[in-house]
Amino acid sequence: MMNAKDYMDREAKYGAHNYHPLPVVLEKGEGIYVWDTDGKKYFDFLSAYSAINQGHCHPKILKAMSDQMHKLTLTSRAFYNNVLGEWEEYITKLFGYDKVLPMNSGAEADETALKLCRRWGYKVKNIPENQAKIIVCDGNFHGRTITIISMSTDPDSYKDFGPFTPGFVKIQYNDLEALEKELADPNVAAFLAEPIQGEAGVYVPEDGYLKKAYDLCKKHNVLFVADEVQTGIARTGKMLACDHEGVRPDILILGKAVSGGAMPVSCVLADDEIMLTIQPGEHGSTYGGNPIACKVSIAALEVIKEENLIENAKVLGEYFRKRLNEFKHPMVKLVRGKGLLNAVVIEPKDGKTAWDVCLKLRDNGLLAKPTHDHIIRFAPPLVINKEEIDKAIEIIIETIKSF
Ligand code: IF1
Repeated sequence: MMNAKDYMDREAKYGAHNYHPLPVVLEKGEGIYVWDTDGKKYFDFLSAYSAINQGHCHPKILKAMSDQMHKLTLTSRAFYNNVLGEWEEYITKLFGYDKVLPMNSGAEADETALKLCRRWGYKVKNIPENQAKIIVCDGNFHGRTITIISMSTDPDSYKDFGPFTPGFVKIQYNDLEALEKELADPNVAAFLAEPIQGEAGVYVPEDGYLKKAYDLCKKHNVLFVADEVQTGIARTGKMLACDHEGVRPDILILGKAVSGGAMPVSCVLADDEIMLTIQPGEHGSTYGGNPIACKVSIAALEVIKEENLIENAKVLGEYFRKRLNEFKHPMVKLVRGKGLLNAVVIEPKDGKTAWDVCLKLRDNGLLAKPTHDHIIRFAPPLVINKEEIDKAIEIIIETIKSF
């Protein structure tokens, strides 16, 4: 019979050391809860970084997956199949775009968006070949590929992975003057940003920033590209974080909860002028848009509507921030977020840091993980109810009080 340490030691021996997980070994998930190998139950307050908005092992999503997997799992795009078009029609109508390009991971969707921006830049904006520039923000996180870390300002993401992909201009997030200055360059094809910076510690820009940034981009014939991989799919109390300001991105990037944690599905949505700059044979992916992915994604998106998760995220997110803001403690420096994407900035006390708080939260039955040392992200599945979030808030408050 293996104990928790055996599981962790086995991973350390045979697995790459590219993560430093919280020491807990999970083996079951259902709704907002996960259980470890000793049968202990926890609130999941990370939701796999917002991939599990619909809750663990949602029956409707699992049924969609199992029904399809016994018929046809993968054709590749060398042939048509009867499912891809159904998903393409569903998701383009749901988000209001002409077309969708399916991929698997969020990083692949971001890479696809970058290629579309450059293509549009050359084919439509007539930027000289290989001169296209894309503006990105300090503190961004868009994935782990070489080109994506070429946009990063976090040494943990890019150090000793060079040489880097050229063509990126970095500006301060939430700084419209800096954006307007860089937009003056006629070779700029696009501005790529997260509507709320997740990894940076749930950095919510000032009200109106997204709309003003969008308007500045339109004034300079530059594409506004929103990476909603983490903020999308109801997480912030709207279907998309851009919806809080009525901004319709020229290119929309989705991942994570677009398949509800069952399997990797990501995609890019855009209108024909942009999407058709890529012609047959110029981009693709073996698993992109596979039949299981399509059926799982339709189910995952239907759950959002059927279970009213957008409204739930809005109401319970406001409640969560209100309760934590009322709670005064020297370690709680700041509470910020939107919908059920929230973070608490922890002030270390007597040498105790956010990591120590997360270890204690684990002992008290709630799983969360620090980002950037002092920030704890709290992001439960959006299916959580008032009674459950009250219990979770109690655990968070009692745990921090114990320091
Ligand atoms: C890790 C962070 C979160 C993302 C946004 C694209 C991607 C992500 C806005 C790429 C992925 C994940 C990756 C995972 C941890 C997690 C994360 F801490 F890394 F930054 F959520 F904030 N755009 N974020 O947040 O999607 O290729 O992973 O499917 O790499 O440690 P992916």
